[in-house]
Amino acid sequence: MYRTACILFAWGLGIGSASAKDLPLNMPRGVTDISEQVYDLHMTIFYICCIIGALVFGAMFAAMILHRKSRGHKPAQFHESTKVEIIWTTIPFLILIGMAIPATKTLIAMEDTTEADLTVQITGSQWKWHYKYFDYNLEYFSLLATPMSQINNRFKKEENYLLEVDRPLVIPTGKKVRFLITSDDVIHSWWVPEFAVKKDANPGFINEAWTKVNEPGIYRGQCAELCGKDHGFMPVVVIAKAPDEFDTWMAEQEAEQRQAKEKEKELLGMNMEMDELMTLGEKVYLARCAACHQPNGQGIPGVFPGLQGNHMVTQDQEAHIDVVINGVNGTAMQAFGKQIGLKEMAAVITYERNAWGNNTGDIVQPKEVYEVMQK
Ligand code: HEC
Ligand SMILES: [Cu+2]
Repeated sequence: MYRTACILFAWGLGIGSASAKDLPLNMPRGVTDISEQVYDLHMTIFYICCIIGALVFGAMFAAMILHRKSRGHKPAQFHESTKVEIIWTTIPFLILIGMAIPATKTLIAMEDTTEADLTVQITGSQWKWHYKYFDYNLEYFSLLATPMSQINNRFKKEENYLLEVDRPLVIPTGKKVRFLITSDDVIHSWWVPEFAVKKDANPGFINEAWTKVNEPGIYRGQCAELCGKDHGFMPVVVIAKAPDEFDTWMAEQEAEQRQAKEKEKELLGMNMEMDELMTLGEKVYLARCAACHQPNGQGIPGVFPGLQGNHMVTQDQEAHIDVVINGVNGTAMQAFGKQIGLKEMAAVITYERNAWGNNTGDIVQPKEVYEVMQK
């Protein structure tokens, strides 16, 4: 029924091969050789379906109209015709073979991750992506960048609404990039339509995919596997740069990451003021924790614990620091120790201990976070 509707619809619009690519309902052609192959395969199969539809329905309507009873037609009387049965077994068989050959060729090419120039590990978690370059000393998280004000309709939604991140994945053009895709919690799926790459990110498994982007540009995608409350809030953004620009970018990033590590050490001797910690802490909390524990610290009963008046948050400081650093295994509470810097960690813990009327007066310094981290 669905196929019939598609065919009639396509006929109605008078699709020819030239106009099909302009039709927004059709799948995108993409920007890689593989996506081009996938598109061609899709069109080939689609046209085969159109021809079958035209022949079958043509014969059916011809029989119904030209051979109708009111014209005095007598039905033909033949049963168990071996000839007909052979024909209607052989023809579909040949059609299926004709479809399987190009489909298998494309699938094999998509799965061939050998001889990659570059490998990136992609890890999904609720609700963000983490990228780790194997051939370089660089890894980072990539979070949704669309401001809450647009999500809440307080501001106009911009063009890339829910399709923008703070740190996109950057890859070089003209190079084969292999992706190793996995997850820290539930099943996610890393999807960039224009690369024709869509692979599930399963906890405990590593799936492989690859791409080779021909033109520099910004390519956007989304998590394509329903993964919980903020599934719609973990987009994918990939920037493809010419190889020399990629090298420059990478050198800068590596240097920055090194400096950040050295800065961490300086932090250990630092004593921060309450005001500074609270301001930074609120920012970190809203960006990283509020999705679950809610901006007012009340959580969602039965799902995410409230932190307002929470025993751990108002009493046991070391346990509090520990749970934020190491998370709680097997729950949505992640180990933020590798995601958030020492200063931000000190700030967000201080914030939780003093916001929403918790007012413990406790100030947590980066040094104290570091000490718990070393245990
Ligand atoms: C994806 C959802 C999620 C996010 C984001 C999240 N948490 Fe949690 N958090 C949880 C869950 C679920 C628990 C309860 C774990 C358990 O079962 O013990 C929890 C527990 C906690 C606890 C312990 C509360 C208690 O009574 O045991 C603290 C403290 C906490 N989170 C702080 C934070 C901080 C700080 C952040 C941000 C840096 C954060 N959480 C981000 C889901 C989340
Ligand atoms: Cu997801």
